[in-house]
Amino acid sequence: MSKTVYVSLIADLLHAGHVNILKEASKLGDVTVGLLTQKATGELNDVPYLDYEHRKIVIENLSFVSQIIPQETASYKDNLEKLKPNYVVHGNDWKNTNQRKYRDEVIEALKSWNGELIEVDYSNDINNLKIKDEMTKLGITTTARQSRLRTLINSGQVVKILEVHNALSGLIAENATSTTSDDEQVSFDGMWSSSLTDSTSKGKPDIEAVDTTARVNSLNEIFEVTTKPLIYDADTGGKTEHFEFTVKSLERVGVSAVIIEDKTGLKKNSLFGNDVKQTQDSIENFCHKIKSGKTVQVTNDFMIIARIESLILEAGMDDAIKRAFAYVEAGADGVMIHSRLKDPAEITEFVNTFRAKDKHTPIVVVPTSFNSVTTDEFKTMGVNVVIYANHMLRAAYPGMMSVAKSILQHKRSLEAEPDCMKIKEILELIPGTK
Ligand code: SPV
Ligand code: MG
Repeated sequence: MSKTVYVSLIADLLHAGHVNILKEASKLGDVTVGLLTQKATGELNDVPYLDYEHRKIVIENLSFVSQIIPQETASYKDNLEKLKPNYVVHGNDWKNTNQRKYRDEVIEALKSWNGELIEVDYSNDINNLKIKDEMTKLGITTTARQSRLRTLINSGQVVKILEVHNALSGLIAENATSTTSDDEQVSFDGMWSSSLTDSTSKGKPDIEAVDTTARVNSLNEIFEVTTKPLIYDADTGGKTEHFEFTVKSLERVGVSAVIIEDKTGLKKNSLFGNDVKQTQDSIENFCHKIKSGKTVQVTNDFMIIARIESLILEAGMDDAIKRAFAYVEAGADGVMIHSRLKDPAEITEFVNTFRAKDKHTPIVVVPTSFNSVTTDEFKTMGVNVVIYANHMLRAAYPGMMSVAKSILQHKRSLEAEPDCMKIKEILELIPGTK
């Protein structure tokens, strides 16, 4: 009887490295590919562009592969215990990444039936990260950018969104990466066009004074140099008749989601709470606005997310929950619950109560005040999207102000130099400057 071999793949961007692994695996026996489902890739924070069925079509036509089965989790354990293969074949690149724990599990599982892990030299010239980098340089179509947010949410990972207020901050959301304490490579999944920072960067108050045309111009500049999806803060959405036009404009440029808040009259920033006069809309009016927006949207992917201001305006948890269900009933594709308390208790209570009845509607949070909560904790809670809503602008301003003051104080820029990016760095920051 021929031996059995298990290879786990995402196979979004199939390249020579994958083919080499499958070729080596097929020399050992009959190859079963455990193709990671969208949920499983979400656990790895590596959400593919192609869905499961499309990835499967490509793999099942490779002569090295005998059968394909879904791998439902990032861990191989369930599939390995079912198949008890003689070999597991993997690229040797996973030893020093956050996949190390899955490698350890594989080695442990194989011991029970004397299976063997074979690690194939993984090409350094061609790998997913490099190919993704190259693809980013090519840009993205409007529809691919737009649908990406839903794909990310459906993967089950917490979607991390960073505020952007111009093309340069867009580049930071696009390119910033870091490694966490558990060796996970992380980057932002998308961008937030904040009414607060878009207004502030234009020197205007956050009272819906910057019109939609000016805001969409900013989006166009950001979209010219980025590929990630964007969520747009449309304040109250304005009058229902005007909101319908906003939805169409946003869809046309490739925005993935709009968030509207259930306030009415002259809007003030939520972080003021009841320190300023703010009025909450009636449930009936707001539901009508949501329904009208959903009726005029052209694509299936565009999302209208309803933002609940009950906790901000101290109208109580019951009101927040009642509104959330009413807005979902009216067609909202998600709810955003806002709070300006440092303690996340009311957010946790809202999420628990909502999730007890509704397991799937995406929940969005903006943890400007309750900033001690990590993305892992939000995931455990049942939150889907976390928006860091103003940090790029807030980080930039003190730096600029302190350099401006230093130049005045010292009558020259010498002392300010260490606080500035090097001239060489700025000349090299944007490709094509040379
Ligand atoms: C914004 O970023 O403009 C928001 C979030 O609406 S908040 O400022 O917290 O209200
Ligand atoms: Mg706002």
